[in-house]
Amino acid sequence: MSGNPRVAVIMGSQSDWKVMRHAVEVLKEFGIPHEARVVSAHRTPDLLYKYAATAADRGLRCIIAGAGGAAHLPGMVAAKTIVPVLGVPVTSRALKGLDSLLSIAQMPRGIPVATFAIGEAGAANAGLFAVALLANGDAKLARRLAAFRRRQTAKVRAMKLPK
Ligand code: RP5
Repeated sequence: MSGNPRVAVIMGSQSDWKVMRHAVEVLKEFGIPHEARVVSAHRTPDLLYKYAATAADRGLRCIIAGAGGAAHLPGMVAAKTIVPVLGVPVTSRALKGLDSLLSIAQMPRGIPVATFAIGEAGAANAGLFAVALLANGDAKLARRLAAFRRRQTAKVRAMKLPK
C-alpha cells in the first residue's frame, strides 16, 4: 500500500499470519496505508522496544498486535508507546486462544490494550476498528465505512434459509 503506513499489523510469529491476514485484508479493502511484520515480544525483545518507541514518530495512528499463548506482544508494545494498541488473541494450539485472550485482556491498570475476539473475527474487527479510528478525522473514510455497514446489512437482510 503506497504512502507512509498509518496502521501497523504486527504479530509474534509467521504462524500468526493465517489469523492476522484478516486485519490486513480489511485495511486493503479501505485503502489504508499500512505495514505488516513479525515482531516477537519473547524472541525479538530489542526489536519490539525499538518498533514501539518509534511508532508515533513514524506517523502510525494505531497498532494492531496479534499473538498466541502467553501473548505479551500487545501489552509490551503498549508499554512503550502512546499510540493505541488493538490486541488480537491468536488461536493457540494447546488452549484454542483462551490463553491468548486472557493474556491480552487482563492488562493491569495504567497501560490499556483494546482486546478483540479470538481468531479471524477478532483480526477482521481490529481492522475495522482501525478504520473507524481513522474515520474520526476523515469524512471520506467515514462515508466509506458507513457504506460498508449498509452493504453488510443488506446482505444479512437478503439471507434465505432452506425451506
Ligand atoms: C507466539 O507464539 C506467537 O504469537 C505464536 O502465536 C506462538 C507460536 O509461535 P510459533 O511457535 O508458531 O513460531 O509468540
